[in-house]
Amino acid sequence: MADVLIALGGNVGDVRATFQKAIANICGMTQGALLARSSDYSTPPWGDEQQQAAFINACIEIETDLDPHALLFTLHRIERKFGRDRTNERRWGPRTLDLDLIAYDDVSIDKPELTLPHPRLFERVFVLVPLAEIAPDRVIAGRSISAALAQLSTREIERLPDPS
Ligand code: A4P
Ligand code: MG
Repeated sequence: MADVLIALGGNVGDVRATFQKAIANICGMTQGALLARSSDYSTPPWGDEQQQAAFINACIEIETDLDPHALLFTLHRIERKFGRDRTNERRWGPRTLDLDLIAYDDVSIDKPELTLPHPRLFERVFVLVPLAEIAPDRVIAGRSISAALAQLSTREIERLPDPS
């Protein structure tokens, strides 16, 4: 069984409801066990100059037997199921659901279609904040999540109350 960290993001539609259903799908379609789920966070849009809505972000930790490529393929299927249409979007622009593989055990892969650990992890405060909630001591590429987060400003990132 591999221990896997997955980041969720989105800013179109009822993103929190999408996350709930997507997480159930991730566990079902990967025969994975959910080990941890962060809170949802409201985060300012990053990386795209054109105006767009705030994002919701979260992270989960699962255990699965799927290999990394099969897992990413499954995540892409789930993105499509929840309305993601890569052919009609711009990089870093609005989307219903983005599922990024952050880490898969300590596996390293360096291919365009799959890079592990996620190459832009340490620039993404919107990933590090939810990750630090569930795996602060996890060391990825030689850095602990909590130490990496301490280097960044978390201004404007807001933890959302758990849905009742
Ligand atoms: N790919 C390679 N490695 C991986 C991996 N470890 N996990 C390939 C997932 N995908 C990986 O991904 C583009 C290609 O990367 C895929 O074909 C896959 O095979 P994508 O998810 O379609 O592209 P993207 O999301 O537009 O770009 P990228 O670079 O992954 O950036 P982000 O960070 O996911 O950007 N602002 C806030 N506040 N919150 C957000 O969630 N998200 C984005 C999207 C921009 N701004 C944001 C947020
Ligand atoms: Mg992405």
